[in-house]
Amino acid sequence: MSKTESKKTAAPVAAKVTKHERRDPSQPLSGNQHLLRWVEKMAHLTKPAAIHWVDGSKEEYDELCQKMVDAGTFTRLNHKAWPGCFYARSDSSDVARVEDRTFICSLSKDSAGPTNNWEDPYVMRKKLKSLFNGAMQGRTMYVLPYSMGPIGSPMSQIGVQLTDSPYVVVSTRTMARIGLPVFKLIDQDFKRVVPCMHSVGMPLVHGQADVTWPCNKEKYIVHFPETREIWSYGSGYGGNALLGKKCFALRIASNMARDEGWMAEHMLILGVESPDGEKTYVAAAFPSACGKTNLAMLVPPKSFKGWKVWTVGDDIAWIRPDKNGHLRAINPEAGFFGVAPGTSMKTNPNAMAALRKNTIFTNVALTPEGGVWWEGMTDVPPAECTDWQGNKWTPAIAQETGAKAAHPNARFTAPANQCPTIDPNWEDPHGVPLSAIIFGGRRATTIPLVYQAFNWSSGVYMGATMGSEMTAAAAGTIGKVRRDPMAMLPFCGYHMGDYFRHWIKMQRSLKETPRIFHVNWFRKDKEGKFLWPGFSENMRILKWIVDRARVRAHASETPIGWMPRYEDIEWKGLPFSAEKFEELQSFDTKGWRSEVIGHEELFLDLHDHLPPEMIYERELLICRLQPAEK
Ligand code: SAT
Ligand code: MN
Repeated sequence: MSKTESKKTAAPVAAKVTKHERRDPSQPLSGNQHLLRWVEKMAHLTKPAAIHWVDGSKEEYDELCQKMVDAGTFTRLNHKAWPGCFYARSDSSDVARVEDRTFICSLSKDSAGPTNNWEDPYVMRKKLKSLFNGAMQGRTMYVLPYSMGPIGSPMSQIGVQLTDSPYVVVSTRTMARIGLPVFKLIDQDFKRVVPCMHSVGMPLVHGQADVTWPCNKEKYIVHFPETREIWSYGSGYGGNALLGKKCFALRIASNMARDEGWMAEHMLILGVESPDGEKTYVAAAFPSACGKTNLAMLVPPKSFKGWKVWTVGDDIAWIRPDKNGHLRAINPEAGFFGVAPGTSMKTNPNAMAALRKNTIFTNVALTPEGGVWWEGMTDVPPAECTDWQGNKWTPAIAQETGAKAAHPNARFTAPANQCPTIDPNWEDPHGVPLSAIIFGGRRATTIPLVYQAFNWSSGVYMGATMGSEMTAAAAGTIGKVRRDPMAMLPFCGYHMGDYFRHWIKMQRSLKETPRIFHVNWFRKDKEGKFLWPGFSENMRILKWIVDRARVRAHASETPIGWMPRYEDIEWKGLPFSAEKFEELQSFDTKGWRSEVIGHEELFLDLHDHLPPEMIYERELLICRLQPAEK
């Protein structure tokens, strides 16, 4: 602390750092007075043993990784098989986002809306002040500047995270652009900065020994939308601790986007390239566990000769109208924070290639050869490994006890530019032009494989009412449909009704709207078997979507939207009968009537903020579902 205090009067001149020069990390790397004063104030509050200004260099990354290896947080993987890769095992209580501990502390409760946890900002600030008081004792406070989006892009935004977690620093180096170029933007362009406070909430007092994954049972993930601030306490896990991701790029950014006329969405972005080189970009929103990363990295079937799918992003899209009234999208992230279990050479060879080097694995299993493994990675499991909790795991033990080698939410943190299908334009500062938006969920019944909304407002209704069946992993009734509007339920940083209003309003700034579609890869037959093979074969549906967006494919009108006929889909290379396709696409009035009744819950909750278009779209849909007159 005394170090910081003595700097109070020192000239805050940014230290010059050349690439390979060793430097004193406590020297500020910015001359921005606001930033310096804030760092000082927060150090005064949290009382760290040292301050480290993050320059973002490879040398610094290597040093921090080595420090974590020495502390037992990281295990270096076998260099030959997994070059530059590390393995971390979290505390068994700190393995996922904590939605019930996530707060939107807007000035009024009404602005947060009924889908968010709200607390009075005055009360919450008082609470945070006491939590953070001395929270970093015995630890280093890292000053971590990051850009969400390519450095210098007009669509990018900047944050500075103060954190006592070196795991967060090295992970953010993969997930965002960090370090000196960001300080330069802050100093030279006076870019607005979102202040992000983060502590794992385990101060080391009186020489107390550290643990390999420090965290606190008490967790708070707090957003102040009006002042654009984030405070996170008690967790070291991804979405709770890498504050640029869900906290900034979705919850805070959705507030910025509403005020500034753009969109912050929980969407992948991909580009479809035809054999003659025509490229069409599509964004798609799916709730978790519906195959977003797999779709973003899709490998077209062999029969689609010359077709390519390019990856721009797998989780978040920032979308803005350009001066010609077309929507353009950037991926604000620089890496993939993907779910490992289920990822394999069969399901997603591009993700497997991306995570082969320079990747941080968290809560997967460790093999005796110094490699990693997770359920679904290979058909044959290793004879033995150490599971995500550090226990011996064998297939026999698994069979007996049901123990998983990897936690179901085990993650890989891999640089996006290592993905073989990364789009050559993925870092275009002006983003890529969007021609279509896809919504999707996991639905065993009722919802067809694919259909297109009649227009923008019916598309907004489609996204607003999308739902997904809960799986065994989540608390609740299996198979019960949970409404997850635009896959933003846990991520919209303000009132969901106002968010729909903003979607409706966006059309007014557009000359051409992207076409909107709904897909459901998960419809089942009467025996409970999936009707659609999915994965690569989704390319067939993607092609129809692209052709529709480019106004050159046929579709038939139905009460819910436009649907392809059997002959409108490219079937070469896949024996798939017209009867089966009819079953997949079948529209059943009774099912749809109860579907619309299922939308009611959402409408009751949000009614006083809903745009009129949502009410009318619902009424129109109900009218179209009336039985034909005899
Ligand atoms: O929120 S995380 O980024 O940790 C992962 C997710 O739930 O998508
Ligand atoms: Mn996500």
